[in-house]
Amino acid sequence: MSAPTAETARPPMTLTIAGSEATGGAGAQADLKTFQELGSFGIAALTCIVSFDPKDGWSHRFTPIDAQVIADQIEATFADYAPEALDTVKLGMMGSPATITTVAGALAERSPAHVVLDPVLICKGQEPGHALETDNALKAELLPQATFVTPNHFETEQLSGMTVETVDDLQTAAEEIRRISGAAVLAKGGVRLAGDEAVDVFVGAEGTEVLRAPKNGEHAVSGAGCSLAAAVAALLAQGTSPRESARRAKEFVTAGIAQRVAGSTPFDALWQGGLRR
Ligand code: PXL
Repeated sequence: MSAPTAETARPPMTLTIAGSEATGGAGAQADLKTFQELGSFGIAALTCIVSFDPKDGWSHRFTPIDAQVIADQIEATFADYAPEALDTVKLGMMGSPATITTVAGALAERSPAHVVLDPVLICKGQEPGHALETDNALKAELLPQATFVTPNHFETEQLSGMTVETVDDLQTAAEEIRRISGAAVLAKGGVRLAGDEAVDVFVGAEGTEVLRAPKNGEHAVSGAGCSLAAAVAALLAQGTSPRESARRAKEFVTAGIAQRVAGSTPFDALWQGGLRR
């Protein structure tokens, strides 16, 4: 291994531990595209494979990845790069309590400086049925290791135990999630709160900030949550502060939603190139 010189200096590095979503809208694919777009060297360890079923209303066909294989991927990525080079990890869909336990164990051994947790409980188009077990495991095992959490409306309600109908509710719930986790929190109202703005609330060591953008339609876009958390990770890896990372990640996602990509699924996909001029 050669030492980095001016010519070979590494770009910031970000590892996503997430599921594959084959159509490229969400999951590790969205994360890697976001990392690349924001100047970070992207690395992925897969937790599961999601293949939508066009013969069954685009339902989610879900294949978990064996716990040992997940641990092996994480081992390979951290062994390849020095811990100080790979200090930022983004966590996406885990899919089961067993996977959460595996990932939590692998992270606890390595303690990366930034752990951005997108607490994915269910995907767009799924029913909240099986979210509870995953919710409990996330809260007990991953939330305490997170340094930054990005819950959407549903996840904010689940993690805080509160009902969220207004921006004030969103702020109170975000403060509660910060209290129980110690992490910076970016709670997303998205299209779920009434009004013509997509409102998110940041709560962290730098204070509280309400982030607003005009709503772009009333439908959630696939990959918006993944891309937001991945953008936060890429920015933190470059030394950007948590609050500034939240602001810039929201701009990135807002531009990506404005230029979303339509296919045959009932939800469009975010385009990570939205900020390109
Ligand atoms: O958008 C949430 C999400 C995250 N990760 C994977 C997914 C989805 C939704 O479909 O498939 C792998």
